[in-house]
Amino acid sequence: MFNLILFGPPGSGKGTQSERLITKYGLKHLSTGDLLRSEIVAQTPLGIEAKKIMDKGQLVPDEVVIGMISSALDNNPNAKGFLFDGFPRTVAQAEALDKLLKLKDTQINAMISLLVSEEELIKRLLNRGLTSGRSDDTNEEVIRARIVEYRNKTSVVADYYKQFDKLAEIKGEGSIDEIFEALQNEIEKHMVV
Ligand code: B4P
Repeated sequence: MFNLILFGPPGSGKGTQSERLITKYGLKHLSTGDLLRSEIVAQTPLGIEAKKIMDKGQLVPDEVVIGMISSALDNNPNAKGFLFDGFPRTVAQAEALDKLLKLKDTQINAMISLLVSEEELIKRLLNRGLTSGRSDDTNEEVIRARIVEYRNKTSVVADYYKQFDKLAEIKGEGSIDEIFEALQNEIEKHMVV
């Protein structure tokens, strides 16, 4: 199996690049943001609670997202690998993911982090907010709160993988094609041929 984490602040291009990477490498895409938004659309109790938190730009509690990822792993027993997008976002989530993968006799092969300036993140998210219908993209204050959550709780997750020599950083600014190319070059260094 090949298991990859695509990492970066909100608006760094994780969702955009994940779409291309899953097609190229045949990985199963697991985006906690997408899973939470499906719960919101279905108006489940989990979705209703999650929306309140997401609309403030805060992180949903660890146990909720860990539970969603655990079920998604169980529901895809034949996957040849997973692309984790937007997860893990805290060290507790990273530790839980390690345990879940270990139970399946597998592990994370690499984390690739997309580096993008704050000014560019805000520009991209406000721009997406014009068409996405996402309430967390339309208000600059909420976008800034998401970036602060990233700085305070999520950026340390990169150090967690760095200690195991699994972290690679690439520039997340430039055209979508250029970034996709850089991602492929990095992934292929980590893939066993
Ligand atoms: P996510 O759904 O993960 O969303 P995101 O971080 O905002 O977006 P992403 O980074 O994927 O967007 P992309 O750059 O592709 O999270 C939403 C919320 O859910 C969180 O705030 C949190 O509340 C909750 N949540 C999710 N996972 C959680 C977890 N594990 N724990 C706790 N809470 C969790 O796209 C941005 C825009 O940039 C797009 O419009 C795109 O077209 C554009 N773009 C992309 N690449 C570009 C480029 N190279 N140049 C110009 N524009 C580009």
